[in-house]
Amino acid sequence: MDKKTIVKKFAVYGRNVHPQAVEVLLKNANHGDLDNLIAHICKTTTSFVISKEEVERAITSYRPKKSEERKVVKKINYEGIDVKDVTGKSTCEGGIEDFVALFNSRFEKLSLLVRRRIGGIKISALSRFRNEQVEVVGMVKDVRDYGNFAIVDIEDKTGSVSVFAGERLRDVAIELLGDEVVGVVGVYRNGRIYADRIIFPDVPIRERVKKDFGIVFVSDTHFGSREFMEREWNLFAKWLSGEIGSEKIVDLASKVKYVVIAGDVVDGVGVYPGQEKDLIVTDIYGQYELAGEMLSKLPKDVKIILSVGNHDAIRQAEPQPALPKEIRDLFPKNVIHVGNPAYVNLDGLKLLIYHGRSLDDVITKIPRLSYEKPHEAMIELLKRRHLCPIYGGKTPIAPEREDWLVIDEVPDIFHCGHVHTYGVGFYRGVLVVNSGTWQSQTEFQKKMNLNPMPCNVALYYNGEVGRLRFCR
Ligand code: D5M
Ligand code: FE
Ligand code: ZN
Repeated sequence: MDKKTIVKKFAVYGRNVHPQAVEVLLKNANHGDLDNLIAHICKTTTSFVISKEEVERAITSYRPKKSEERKVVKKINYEGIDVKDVTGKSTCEGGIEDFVALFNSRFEKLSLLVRRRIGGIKISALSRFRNEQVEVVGMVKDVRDYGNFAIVDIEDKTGSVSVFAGERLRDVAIELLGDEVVGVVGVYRNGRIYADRIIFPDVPIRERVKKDFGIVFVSDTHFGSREFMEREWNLFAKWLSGEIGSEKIVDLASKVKYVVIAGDVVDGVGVYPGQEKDLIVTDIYGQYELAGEMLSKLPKDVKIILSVGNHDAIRQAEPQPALPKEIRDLFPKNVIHVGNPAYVNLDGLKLLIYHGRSLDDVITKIPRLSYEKPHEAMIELLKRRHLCPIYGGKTPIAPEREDWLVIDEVPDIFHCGHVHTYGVGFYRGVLVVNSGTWQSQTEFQKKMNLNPMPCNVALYYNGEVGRLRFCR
């Protein structure tokens, strides 16, 4: 194993390691057992950059495990399933130019979408107008609420302008999230636009897409957590295998061709303070082995599309690539690994998977939204054609040169998880699904007043969607 690989292995745990510490590892460790040793080091240390001394201490306290315990399964390629995600295409180095490029890309993509709905002139050209109707497209920079009206500042590459949203538009204006791109139609007077309409990029109205195969939506399995509901998961696996349920339900199970998992596959290690006591498997590889085992209980002829979330062993900043090879190898052959977000084409049905971290920010910002109806927050993302319209909230974003979080293509199905609550709906013909979780309430969530809705499954078939519940 070389130095770079070792550094990468630490990165899987979200940790950095000092070059001298890497030297010590290379000199003193049994190379066949390095993975387990690295897991041990990450478990027993807390510093941001792991030092040489910490590695030396960890080596002394380490008791080797038998490495043959780990099942390694070779992955095969699935032809016929197109996936679009950031895996292998990340450009970001984190420089200031990268952020400028990211915002330019966001503005370009979103303003093109708005311009499909209205024309629009450059903001710098507004001064030529007086008491006349104008249309502009700009990125929202600031929103000020004055009770019965609001003022919104918008900006394009040529300048910025204040938009007056009177009584009728005030409620729309105060739901603007910042850094989204909208169109404004109104009268330009005294250096301001008095708005008649605020136009979102939105999705066009369309028919629901009907396909005569089933898709099951699952999220936030949190394998490795003490609160993972294994008994209920086993019932789910039995239903999907045709072993339990009424005739009608068993018949539906036989139609299922795909299972889609929207991230937080495992509970992870060191994700929040005091997490150790909530874990039944404290080693990250062990957690993914368990994940592989749990997914092996599902029928082998069903393809499992597996995305990642903020508890998974991959970089936190979005867009997230698919899991690294050494982890992918722990899954059964019918698992197709994708990043977050990912567009996946399932026999002509366009699916957009996004873990949904930005939903926390959106639900906090817009008071009429709630965790009880997560699909309503997802609809706000579709309307804005962006998966994370609030920059600088709780969702870390990687400065890729292209903004991968713009919803470039309108999906037939939009699937999220993360908030641990279940909700489905249709928006302009798009099926919007949040599939909840398989983790019951943790102590931490209890303290945060989060009430999960575990063990629900959304089932798509022929343009319709239903809910199956595997717990009382
Ligand atoms: O997130 C599950 C849910 O819990 C999601 O709605 C976010 C919320 N959550 C998680 N951590 C926190 C903190 N620290 N404060 C407030 N809310 C939180 P998951 O990604 O499964 O942890
Ligand atoms: Fe989660
Ligand atoms: Zn999450």
